[in-house]
Amino acid sequence: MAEGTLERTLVLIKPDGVKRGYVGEILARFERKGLKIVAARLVQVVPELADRHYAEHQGKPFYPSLVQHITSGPLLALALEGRAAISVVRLMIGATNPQTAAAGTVRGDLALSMTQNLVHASDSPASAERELSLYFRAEDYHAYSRSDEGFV
Ligand code: FUP
Repeated sequence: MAEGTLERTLVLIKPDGVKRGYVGEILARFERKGLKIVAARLVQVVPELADRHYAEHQGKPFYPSLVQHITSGPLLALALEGRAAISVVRLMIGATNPQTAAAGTVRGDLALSMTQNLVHASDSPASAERELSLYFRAEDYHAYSRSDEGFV
């Protein structure tokens, strides 16, 4: 079976996740899966960063509420590394709308609101590269071995 390319992806546990006390719950899912935390930072996003992050959505009707939410408190920015990490994390967070996200996913299990849908994750290698550079510098990354690397 193909083992997949080793990838890094950006995950944000958004302000609703922090304020609801779900940081541990959400992070534990990714840790249990075998994804490695290679960078982490609690960030108060300012409107300028929100505009860069969500540039593709500027001008859409939901854009003001999206920026209002992402800037409403600290979020936890994570760089996660693993085989096929980008697509694996997208599967684990579920559909954008928590009301239709599959059970077993972060959004499907823990959220009901489209705006306050707990998490963001990069959707492609190009997005991951661009988004990781918005939150992390080269020196923010850490290299180490997990004890389960022979299994995952
Ligand atoms: P996702 O990649 O699943 O986070 O979804 P998108 O990039 O399409 O959307 C980014 C964020 O915009 C979502 F997390 C929630 C918000 N959004 C809305 O509020 N309404 C919409 O119709 C689409 C997205």
